[in-house]
Amino acid sequence: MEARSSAALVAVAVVALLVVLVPETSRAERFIVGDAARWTWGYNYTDWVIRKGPFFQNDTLVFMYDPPNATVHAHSVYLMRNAADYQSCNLKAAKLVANVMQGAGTGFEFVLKKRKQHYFVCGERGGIHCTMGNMKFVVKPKSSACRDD
Ligand SMILES: [Cu+2]
Repeated sequence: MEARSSAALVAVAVVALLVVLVPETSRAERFIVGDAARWTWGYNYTDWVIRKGPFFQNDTLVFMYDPPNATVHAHSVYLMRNAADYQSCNLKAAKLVANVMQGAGTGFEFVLKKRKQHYFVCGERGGIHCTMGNMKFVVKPKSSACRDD
């Protein structure tokens, strides 16, 4: 009897907790970078960001690209340290976040945890995918408290 009532109490507490937590977490959104084009040479990701934005803290970006093979370019995901490196596609100080294999299957997920500028680029061919292939975009997520949907 004692055990049963405390189990019931726990169940009530869990439900109450879910009611509080779920609306909060379900507000974060998930975006396939480039939508049907995915993460590829020549797509305009800056336009994509303008169409899809604004982005909020804890939204997820999913980078989807095939692993290297005979017919497909290899791609990757790097974060540039600053705007100057981003503009010039200078990868010297860039941080690798997803290698050429990690875009396979369901893709590579990047959660926008920080409210800072994220300078995403493809790092393949010494930056040529960034300079010539347009594989670059900037996202600065807004505070999740600002989401008004
Ligand atoms: Cu690439």
